[in-house]
Amino acid sequence: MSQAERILYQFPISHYCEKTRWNLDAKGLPYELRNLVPGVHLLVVKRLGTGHTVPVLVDQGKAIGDSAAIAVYLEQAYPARPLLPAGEAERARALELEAYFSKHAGRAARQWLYGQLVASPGSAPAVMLEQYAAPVRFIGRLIAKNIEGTLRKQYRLNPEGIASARATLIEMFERIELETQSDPTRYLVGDTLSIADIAAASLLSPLVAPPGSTYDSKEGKAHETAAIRAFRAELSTRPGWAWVLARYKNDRSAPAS
Ligand SMILES: N[C@@H](CCC(=O)N[C@@H](CS)C(=O)NCC(=O)O)C(=O)O
Repeated sequence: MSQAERILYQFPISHYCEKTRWNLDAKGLPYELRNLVPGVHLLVVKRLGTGHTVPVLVDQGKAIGDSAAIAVYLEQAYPARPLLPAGEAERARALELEAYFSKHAGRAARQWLYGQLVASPGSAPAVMLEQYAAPVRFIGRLIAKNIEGTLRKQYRLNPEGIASARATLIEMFERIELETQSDPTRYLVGDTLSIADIAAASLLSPLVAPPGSTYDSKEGKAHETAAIRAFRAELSTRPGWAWVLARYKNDRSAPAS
C-alpha cells in the first residue's frame, strides 16, 4: 500500500499523535504525515468529520479520530504484528489500561507541562511550534500572548489544575510500578508490547523526554525551567521513569517509511 492511502493528520508536538505514530510504526504500517497548525487545524478536521482534535487517521478514505479508537481500529483492520494479547482477559486488561493512561496521563502531562511553560512568556509557542516552518514560528512569536491565553483556558492552567496534574502524574508512575512490579523489563500486560504500554510510555514522554523522542528537542531543552528540571529530577529515580525510558529504547520502532 502506498503512503498516500494512509494519512495521519497531526500536531508534531502532540503526545496523543506520538501514540498513534508508535501504534502505526510498531505494526510496520507506512503512512504520510500531514502537520496541521493548532487552531487552523479545525478547518481540516471539521471537514473530516471526526471532532476537533488530532490525531486523525485517514485509512483508504476512512477517517478515524481519537488515538484510542485508532489503536483499536488498527488491531481490527491489521491483525498482523498484534498489539493486543490473544487471551480474552488479557485483551480486556490491555484495553482498560490503554483507556486509563489515555485519560489520566495524557491530560496531566499536557496540563502540568504547559502550566510550567506559560509561566515564562514565549516558551509555550516556541516549544509547540518548533517543528513547523519559519513563517509559522514567526507568527507564533507575534501572537504568543493569545496562544498562551488560549492554552490557559483550554487546559485549565491555574494553580489548582496544575497541582492536581502533578499529583496525577505521580500516580501514573506508581501505577506502572504496580503493574510491572517495578521491573523496567516487564510489559504492562503479558510478555509482549501492547497498546497499553504504548499509551503509557508515549503519553508520559513529554515529561520523561526520552533520548531521540520528539520531546528531547532543542526548544524543549532551552525552555526547561527550574521547576520542570526539579520535577524531572525527582521522578527520574523511580522504576516507572526507567520503564518509560526502556520502552523507548527497546520498543519504539522506527517508521516503516
Ligand atoms: N482523546 C483524544 C485527545 C486528543 C487531543 O486532545 N489532541 C489535542 C492535541 S494534544 C488537540 O487536538 N487539541 C486541539 C483542540 O482540542 O482543538 C485522543 O486520544 O486522540
